[in-house]
Amino acid sequence: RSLEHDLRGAVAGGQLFLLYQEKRNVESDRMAGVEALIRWQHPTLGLISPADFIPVAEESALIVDIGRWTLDEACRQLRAWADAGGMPLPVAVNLSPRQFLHGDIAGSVREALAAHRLPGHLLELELTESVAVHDVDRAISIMYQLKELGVTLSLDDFGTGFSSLSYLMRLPVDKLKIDRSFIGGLQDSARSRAIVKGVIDISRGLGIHVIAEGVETGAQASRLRELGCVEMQGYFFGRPVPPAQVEQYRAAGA
Ligand code: G
Ligand code: G
Ligand code: MN
Ligand code: NA
Repeated sequence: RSLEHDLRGAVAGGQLFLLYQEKRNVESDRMAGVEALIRWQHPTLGLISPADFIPVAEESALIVDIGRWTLDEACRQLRAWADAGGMPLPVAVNLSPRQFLHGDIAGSVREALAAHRLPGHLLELELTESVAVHDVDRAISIMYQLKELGVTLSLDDFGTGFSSLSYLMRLPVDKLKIDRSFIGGLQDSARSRAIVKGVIDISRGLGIHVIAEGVETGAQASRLRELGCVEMQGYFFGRPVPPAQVEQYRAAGA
């Protein structure tokens, strides 16, 4: 039996679940939102990382079902948080390229929002520039359809692609996430610092929000703060956790 075969049963079998990792605004010292990260509890193999099963899902078109499940589950959780009172935090969902390009993604997002009676601004979608590699005009047109729903569009893993800047020039994104490979070098590498500073300055010039991902130490956080970055995500602020733990953090004043 293959992973692909097992994955087919995972959605219906309730084996998928979402963890949430906080995004921190270091200026207000508050949680700015969370990113939903999928996990698969396989009945015999145990916990499987999305790094291992998302590529399999992408090859087999299963990504469409999984993606729809993820969107719906994140929106369901968002609704539950909103109903529990307090300021609802935006939830970010990762869209893989095939999910983004397949069928009517804006329609699926609209349905998920409507099913859970949510305003679009509470949902953030994380895309990578690879959605635009084959047909940039088509990607832009889909992005505008999504923006009409009021959702926030983020460019994930920024800086790791082949032509990040040219895509940044054209894609209507609201936010970019500086890839963690640049953050790791902040302390020791003048080149990493220069690149991170450049990206922060460029986004500011473009009026695009910027967040640093993979922040693992206080020293990295301080350095980013000096460079003008106020939103951060990474193990230093919190690991991906189950929803109940997000509620505990918030109750504790985060
Ligand atoms: O959570 P973790 O670091 O293990 O994620 C590994 C990879 O899987 C990352 O590239 C992340 O973007 C991706 N990923 C996590 N959750 C989802 C999801 O719900 N959908 C898609 N398409 N990718 C996801
Ligand atoms: O591709 P994307 O940026 O969506 O991937 C998010 C992945 O990064 C998740 O699998 C998450 O578990 C992982 N992650 C989150 N914070 C950190 C961190 O501080 N360090 C490392 N190495 N990985 C992280
Ligand atoms: Mn992401
Ligand atoms: Na990323």
